Formats: sequence, structure tokens, C-alpha cells
Amino acid sequence: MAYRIALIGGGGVGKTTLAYALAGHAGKQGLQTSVANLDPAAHRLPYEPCFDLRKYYNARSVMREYKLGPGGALKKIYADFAKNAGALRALDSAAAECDWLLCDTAGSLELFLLEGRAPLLPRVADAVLFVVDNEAAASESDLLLLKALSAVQELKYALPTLCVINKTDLLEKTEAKLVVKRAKGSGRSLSEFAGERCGGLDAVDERLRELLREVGRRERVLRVSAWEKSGIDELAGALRELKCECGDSS
Ligand SMILES: Nc1nc2c(ncn2[C@@H]2O[C@H](COP(=O)(O)OP(=O)(O)OP(=O)(O)O)[C@@H](O)[C@H]2O)c(=O)[nH]1
Ligand SMILES: [Mg+2]
Repeated sequence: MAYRIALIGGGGVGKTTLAYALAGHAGKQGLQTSVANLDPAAHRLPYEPCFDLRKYYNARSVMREYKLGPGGALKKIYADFAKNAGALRALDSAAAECDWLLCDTAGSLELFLLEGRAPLLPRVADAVLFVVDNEAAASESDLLLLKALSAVQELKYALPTLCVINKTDLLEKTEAKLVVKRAKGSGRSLSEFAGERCGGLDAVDERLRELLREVGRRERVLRVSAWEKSGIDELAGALRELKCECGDSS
């Protein structure tokens, strides 16, 4: 059985592009790597999926039939997929044929975080790659929040979880833009603003640090650009290390 890694995260953060880049990299390292598409509403995929949830569910039909919006339809499809023996068997068969199986999921965190009984993620994955983009990582406070979010997810899914910031090719621009915008909003000069921190935010940061200490996390946040294929080697290495936590030291 393959080492199964689920890429999860909000819409448009680059899960699909990263799955493609990571599969290409792992393949070059000699690992037989496949990507499963678990997004029933995916339009175009850069990879040829070894398993495709669209063969089992049509998001538009589910929306029409049950009078649901896109989010509601996704939730319904995933709840059904978690009990769909035929589809799960097909996914298991695909996993049996490779070393690494990357599961590219639909853009939504709540789908997994707020799942009730019979959760899908622990059934289809051995590890989780929590993907965010440059927008979510523009400051130290953002990073702390991401680590806390990652820790909460690890507790929820009971799966080793790695947080990765994608689109770092855009990160510097975002950081610079944000600082300028916030300085303007504060009515202070850029240099004055850059040297200061808001007291309220500091208090929140400290609480988050306490929380992380309490749950004993040593969260690591990796940075990649799926687009420029930078940081992918480090990510693959970190995933290998995570694999040992899954109980496999091969
Ligand atoms: N600049 C930049 N753009 C990226 C990067 N990775 C992905 N993108 C772009 O971001 C957009 C969304 O990428 P996807 O890979 O479809 O993101 P996703 O998370 O799979 O999106 P959903 O499946 O809709 O949730 C596309 O236009 C990608 O080309 C990156 O590293 N840098
Ligand atoms: Mg996608």
C-alpha cells in the first residue's frame, strides 16, 4: 500500500498545482507516484489522475437534485464517498499500485474539520499536507495562527500533519503591500509603523504560543512555490520524515 498524502486547504491555494509538482519531483526520485483527484468539481487537472471522484459524483447534479449550493453539495458528496465501498475500493486499488499516492482534495477546510462520524480523511490518507498560500502568511502573527490551525487539525484527524505555504514567489510582494496598506490605515509613517506592534495582537500571539506549548507542538511551516517548483525537494524530505511517524521506517 502506498504512502497516502492528502493535500487539503482553502480554495485556490494551489493544492492541485502542488500535487502535480510534488508528483513530478517524487517520480524523479524513483518513487512511483500517482495523484488521485478527490475534487468532484475540478475543471482542468494538470495530471492524469489514477482515481477520479468525478467518475462517481457530479457536483452540478448533486446541487440541482438536492437544491444545494457548491459548499453543501461538496459536503454531501464527501459524506457519501466516506461510505461508498465501491469508490473506496477503487481508491485502495490505485494506492496498491504506487509508492506515494497524493490525494488532491476540494478547496475547503471546514469539510474535514467539522466532519462528524465516519470521517473521510483518516480513511483515505496516512498524512496530511495543509496547504495555504502567501496571503495567509504575511506576518509573524499569521504564522503563529497557521501553526495553531495545523495543530488543531492534527488533533482532529489524528494524522501527522505538515503545513506548507505555497505561492512564495508572491510572498515578498504581499508582505510589502500589506505593511504599506496597514501603515496608511494607521496614519503613521512607514518606518514608524514597521517598528511597532499592536498590543492587542501581541496578546493574541502570546495565547497562541501558550496553546502550542500546551499541545506540545513543534510545528514546522514549509515554504514552496508550486509554480516555480522551489522548496519541493525540502517538502518531499519532510514528507519522508513524516512517513516514519506513520509507523513506517522504510
Ligand atoms: N504565483 C503562483 N501561482 C500559483 C502557484 N501555485 C498555484 N498557483 C496558481 O493558483 C491558482 C489556483 O491553483 P490550483 O492549483 O488550481 O489551486 P487549488 O487549491 O487546487 O484550487 P481549488 O481546487 O479550486 O481549491 C492557479 O491559477 C495556479 O496557476 C504558485 O506557487 N505561485
Ligand atoms: Mg484543485
